[in-house]
Parts: sequence; structure tokens; C-alpha cells
Amino acid sequence: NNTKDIRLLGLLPITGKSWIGGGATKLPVKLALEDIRANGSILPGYNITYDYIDSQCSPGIAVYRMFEKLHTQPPYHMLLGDSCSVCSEATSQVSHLWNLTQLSPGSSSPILSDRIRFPKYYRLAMPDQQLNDLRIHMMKSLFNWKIAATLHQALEFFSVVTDDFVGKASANNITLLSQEIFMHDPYWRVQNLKKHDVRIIMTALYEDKARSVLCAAYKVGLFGPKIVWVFVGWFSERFWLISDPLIGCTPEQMAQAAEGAFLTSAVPFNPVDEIGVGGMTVSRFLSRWEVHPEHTPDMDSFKSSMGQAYDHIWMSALALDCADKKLRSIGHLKTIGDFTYKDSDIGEIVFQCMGNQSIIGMSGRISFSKGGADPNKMMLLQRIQGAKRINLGYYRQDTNPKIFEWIPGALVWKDNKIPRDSTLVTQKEIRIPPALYITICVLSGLGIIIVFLFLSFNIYYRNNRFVKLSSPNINNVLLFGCVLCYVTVFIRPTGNVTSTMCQARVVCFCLAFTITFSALFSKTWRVYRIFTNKKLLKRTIKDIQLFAMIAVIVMLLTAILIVWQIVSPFEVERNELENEKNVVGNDEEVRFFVQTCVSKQSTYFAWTIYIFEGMMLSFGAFLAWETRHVTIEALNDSHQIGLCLYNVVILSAVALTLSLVLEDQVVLLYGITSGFLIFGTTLTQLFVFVPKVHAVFTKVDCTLKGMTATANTGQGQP
Ligand code: ABU
Repeated sequence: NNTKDIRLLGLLPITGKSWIGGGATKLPVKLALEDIRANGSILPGYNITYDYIDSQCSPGIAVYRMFEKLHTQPPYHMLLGDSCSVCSEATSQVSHLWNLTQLSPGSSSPILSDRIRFPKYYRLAMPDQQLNDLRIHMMKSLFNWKIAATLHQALEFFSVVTDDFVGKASANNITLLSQEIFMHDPYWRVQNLKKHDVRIIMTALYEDKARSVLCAAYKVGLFGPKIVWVFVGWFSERFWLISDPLIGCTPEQMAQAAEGAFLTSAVPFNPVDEIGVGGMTVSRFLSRWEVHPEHTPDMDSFKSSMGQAYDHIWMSALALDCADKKLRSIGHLKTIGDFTYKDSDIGEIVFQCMGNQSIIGMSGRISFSKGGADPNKMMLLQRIQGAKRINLGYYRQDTNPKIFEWIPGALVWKDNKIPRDSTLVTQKEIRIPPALYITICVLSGLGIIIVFLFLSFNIYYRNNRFVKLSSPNINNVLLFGCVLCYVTVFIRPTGNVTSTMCQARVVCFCLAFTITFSALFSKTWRVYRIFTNKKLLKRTIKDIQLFAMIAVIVMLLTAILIVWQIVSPFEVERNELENEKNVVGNDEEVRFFVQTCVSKQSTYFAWTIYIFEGMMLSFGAFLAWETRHVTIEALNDSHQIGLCLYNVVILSAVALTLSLVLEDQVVLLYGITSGFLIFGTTLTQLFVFVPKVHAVFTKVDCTLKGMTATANTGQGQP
């Protein structure tokens, strides 16, 4: 028996954590070997055999066990595997030193395309960075998502995939809110994603880490219909339900966290129902696999790897057959069966033959582009819906432009709502409600009518002795101040405000207050001057002097206001109201803001005005106190001034306190301050004018004869 063995060595991740589909690939390998042997035309005169090691998806173990095998005789003719990229990377950096060609059925790390680092390496899997095209298409064209985040395991494999996504995202105007990397426990990275309020998360990791991520997502609350996790589709069929006591989540919790996640992968089987190697269609292949006595239900978890596993045996047999024929055709002293690890020329021929293979496999049409094995495959989009993986559609790279073909009715959103890439925030300005504004304006208007009634009274009875004695001209100035007070409330503090309106409101109010009280106090000053200085009893203090006094006070105030607006003019500022949010509908939020008047130095100038007005009020209080015994009712307003002061101090104190407490409640604040202003102004004019009206209509005697004039000068009675 001269039959020589053609020996294939498989590197299978059978046990371990990251990906353990190697065991399940033994059955399609067996089917392929049977079919090749039965074919008869491939490697005639040779007996093709397959041996394997369990790499445990661990680079160290893969290299160690491969070395052990390669140091035993007879030599292997080709290395097959690993299906874990980390093992493929480690082994294929050295396997070429044995002059071995290495073919992996399932490694998908992009870096494996590097011919300098991995000189004799081929793979049937599409590199994962190509899946980014589908992910970008899904975001941009399918769901109109423009904001995402990335999370990847700290391995070169996943860093390169993520870098590729970052570049493509940037080119497509997709904003990445956060890019998280983790080595062992992803909890804090997931927590960080939650803090960034991300919705769409592109992951690049092994499936054991995917479980840790989903468990962390459950713990931090980053799951549910608003959250979209995107994983690779080469994970085992129900990867999220595989129990792992180390991660600390129940299957129910994992199911909740995984629900709605998307999965992207290359299409695992030939989408065309055509006869391929082995003389079978995909459906025939799958039915053979399913009914095989060695088939077990747990193999179904890795069904998507079965086509590639079958095909890679065929590819290796065909490449070795090609090399054997080539050796014979060039009259080489050796055949493929005589290969030793020192035969670099034979190794190179095998490598070239592999690169030239082209088959219709169970996983699709396979051929290697120049320089690598990166087939352009159709891609599959899946989603976890109802705790099952559902195929949603295919991304066709063979069309120009590339298109996505939906499987009708497959995609079912919760409540028929597509999740958003971020909360849809609508900004709404808080304005004074028309009803409140109109009410305030009507009340203010009524106040102005009262002002005009008192003005008419003053004019009509200007020759009445009582009215004459009460300084009607100064009273008219006071009434003018009251009108300005009423006008102030017409200028709204929020809603389409301009800096001019801001200025107008402050100027109007300050002038109103100053004119009203300076007019009131100027009259009292006249009484004070007359009754505290006996020489003046025979002299009159003319109205013009009082006007001058009012003018000086008003000019001083005006000077402060002018300097204020020069140094630090009012600007309209938009204030977001953090506590005022309304969550509505499908992840929509209404955030409220107010437009308010601000001046950077307002504290200093406001306090200057408070002190100025305070001094004026204090002086007025002093005059009222000093003239309290002057009982000429027509002449002396000291009692009314007392009431006005009491009124204004109480109202101002309450208004100031409320304005601090209700800083954000602009509407309430406007209502209260306007109410106080109208109330205070009305009371002031009523206090001042009602006694006069009453005196005129009841004909009070106001001749000097009937009067007692005493003033507390501190020197006893006059
Ligand atoms: N067949 C699973 C792919 C995983 C990897 O490339 O490591």
C-alpha cells in the first residue's frame, strides 16, 4: 500500500470563553473529508486526514499545542484555523517558518489581512471592519441615526474595527458621544455610556465580554426600547443566555438587556440556491448535517460557521491537489506527499495554489483577491426580538450602489416607534400668559384712570383754599410718578424682550418711584422748613424750589442709571430652567427657558439705587416724624407719608424676598411684583388724595386761624 497521507492540522477553539464553536465544526469537516475522498479526482493516490488541537481561543495555548504537533513526525501539509482571530494572529506569525500555508474558516480580525505580519495566511471569513459599512448604512439610511457611541474590548482586533468605524462615522457626519475601551470588566465603561445618555452603541468584542456588557447594561439601566446595542453576528446563536456565574445576572435579566439588540455579520451560507463543491446545494448540505447521527442540538448554536467549516476543507484539498499537479508538471523531485517543513519551494507553490482557488462553497462564492482572502460577501442584519434572533434583511455589496433588502415584516419595533439616537429636545419659552398680562394691564389701566380723576380734581378745585394749601402742582408731579409706576407693568420681563425693553422697565420703575416719593417728601420738607424755622413763617417756599429739589433728586438717579447702562448695559439672556422638563411621547422632551434681562454689574448698580432710594425714604421718614405735630391737614401730609412708607417698605421687602425665592418662576414673579406695584401705587395715591377730596367735599376749615401749628424742633413748644 503506497498511499501517502495528506495531513491537515486544525486549530479549533473547542473550550474556553471567548468563542467556542470549534467543536461544532468537526462534523462539517468530517462531511467535507468524506465528500473529497468520494470524489476521487482530488489528491488521487493520497489519503487526506485531519487532526486537531483545542486552542481554547487562547493565543498562548494555540501556539504551544501547535508547536507540540509540529515537532512530531510525519509533517502536516497545511494548517487550518484558528476560528478565533487572536489564535490565528499568534499562530500565523510563526507557521510560515515551517513553510506551511494556513487557512482559517472563521477569523475575522482586520489585521489578519496584513501579508507582512501573516505571510502565508488565508481566511474565508469577511473581516469585521467591512461590517461597518452595514452599520453606517443602518444608521444613516435605514433609521436616520446621527449620534452613537462605541464600546470595544482592548484587543488589537477590536481596536482596528472600531477605528475603522470612527473614520467612517466621521465621513458620514455621525457624531460619537463617547468611545469606551475596556480590558476586563466593562461596568464603568457602560456606566459612562449611560452618563452620556447614549442610545446607539456599536460594540466590538468577544461574546463572553458581550455577556458582561449586557449584564452591566442591565445593572446601570442602559437597556430597553430606547437603547440599541449593536453586536457582531458570529456570536453563538443565543449568546446572551449562556450562563456565567461570574457576571452576576440571571437569564431573565440578560434577556431583558439583550432584547432589541442588532447583530451584523456576513451571510453565513450561499444565498444562491446553486450546486457547489461536493455536488450539493446549501439546503442539501444543511439537511445532511441536521440528520447526521453525530449532530447534536448544541451544534445549532454555531450553525452559521458550518458552511465555512465545510468549505475550508475543500479549499485546502483543492490547493494541495493543485500543488501536487504543479510539482509533477515541473518535474519536481518531490510530490506533495513528500513535503517536509524545510521545503520552502513546495510551501510557496501550495501558497500560490491556495490564492488561485475559486469555488462555489456552502458559504458562498469564494475566491481570494490579490494579496489576501477578504471576500466581498453579502451582509446580514439580525435583531434579537422576542428572545430570538430574527433575520431582518441583507446588505448587498454586489450592487452599485449597495442596497439593503428588507425581509418583509421581520422588523418589529416596540409600540411601532423607532428609537431615537438621542432625546428629541424641544425648547419652549415661558411667556406671561395672556390672561394674566391682560388682567395686570386692566388693573394698571384702572389705576391710571384713578390718577386722571385725582388730576382732574386738582385742576378743577385749583382755587379751593384746601387744594391750594396742599401744593397741587407738586401733587400733580406725584401723580405723574404714579402713572409711570402703572406703566412699568405694561413692559413684560420675558417673552420677546429686547435690551431696550429691559432698560425701559428699570428706568420707568426707578423714575416712577423717585418722582412719586421725592414729590411727596418735598412738600413735607416745605412744612418742616416753615415750622422748624420761625423766620420762615412769614416767608413762602415757592413751588419752583420744590420742583428744583425734585429735579435734583431725579437727575442724581438719572446719572446713576446712565452710568449703569454705559458701564454694564442690559442684555437679554436665555436661561434654561433645569427643573422644568416635560418628557413626552417617543423619547421627546420639552425643555423650558426664559429670556431675562441681565447686566453684569447689576449687583453694584442695583445696590447703589437701593441705597439712594433708601436714603430718600429715610429722609422722608425723618421729615414726616419731625412734622407729625403740624395739624394743618391741608398743609401737612406727614401721616399719609407714614402710611405710604409703611406700605412701600412692607411691599418692597415681601417683593424682594419673593424675587429671590421665585427666581425661576418668572410668571409668578411677574404676577406678584406687578400686583404689589399696582396695589402700592394705588394705596399711595389714595392715602394722599382721599383726605383732600374728603376735605373739599366736607368743606373742612383750613384757615390759619383755626389751626394749631407745632413742630418738634427739639427746643420745646413754639
Ligand atoms: N468565528 C468567530 C470569529 C471570531 C474571531 O475572529 O476571533
